[in-house]
Amino acid sequence: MARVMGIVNVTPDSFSDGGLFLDPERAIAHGRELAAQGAGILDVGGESTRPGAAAVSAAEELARTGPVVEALAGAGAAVEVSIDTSKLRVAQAALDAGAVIVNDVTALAGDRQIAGLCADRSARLVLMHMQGTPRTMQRHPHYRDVVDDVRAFLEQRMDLALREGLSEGKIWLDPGIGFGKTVDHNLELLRRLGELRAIGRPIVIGTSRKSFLGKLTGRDVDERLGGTVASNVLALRAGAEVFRVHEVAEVREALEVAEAVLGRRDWRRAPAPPGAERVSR
Ligand code: HH2
Repeated sequence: MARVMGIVNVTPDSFSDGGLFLDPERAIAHGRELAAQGAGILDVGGESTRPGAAAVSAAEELARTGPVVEALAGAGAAVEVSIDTSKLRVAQAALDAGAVIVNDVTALAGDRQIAGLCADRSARLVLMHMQGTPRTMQRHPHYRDVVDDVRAFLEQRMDLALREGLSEGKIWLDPGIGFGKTVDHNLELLRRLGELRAIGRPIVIGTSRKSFLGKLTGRDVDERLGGTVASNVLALRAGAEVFRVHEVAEVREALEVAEAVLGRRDWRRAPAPPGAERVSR
């Protein structure tokens, strides 16, 4: 069953919503809204990874994400909270506050102890592929075969996580759309996602509003919903299970329809959406 991961960026400089939710109260309200729209997971991040983004200290990242994770993961929360970080201290504080997933876009290159931390806390860990660093990654992305290379990288980082004591069942994998990739690399990865699913772990996919969609459609960053929906639906068909997006309601709806068409969901069992008419036309 597809799971939607709603993006809560507590940053001044994220590529599409930088500055909108830097105020913790706004970020918390936004997270609650995404949960109401059907996000099963909220991914809270305090450092932008857009190409060329400036690095942020652990103290600053903690100050940004701490109150937001605490509020969204607190008692009675109906969603799971994920912390988008590669810093051990930030991950630790988020798990203390009730987060259950660490989303590490450096796949343990930032700090391999994150794997041991996840093991100790029974938390899940997302290992994402990136070529280079956010500062350099879009300069000259180069692969022998992008899918084979990403697969080999993810298998190797998964081995490292296992050696650090994390059990395989706690690991999710992500090809890192837009992280050191040309448009063609992104398209090839989306087309051949099944080869990554064959590793045997759930695949997380993040295409939301990314620049390759702009290059394909000529649309600005806040006009990429159509491209976001299309790429997520096709990623679902190709084997992705977790969809990291800004626009939860629209992607959730598209995935529900796509799952029914693909015969992966019995639509009769689904709850009627708010305001749905009983008579079908
Ligand atoms: N993409 C971004 C950030 N974190 N994590 C995973 N697992 N997969 C992704 O594709 C991914 C990610 C970049 O998107 P966004 O958070 O919207 O922007 P920024 O990094 O500028 O805050």
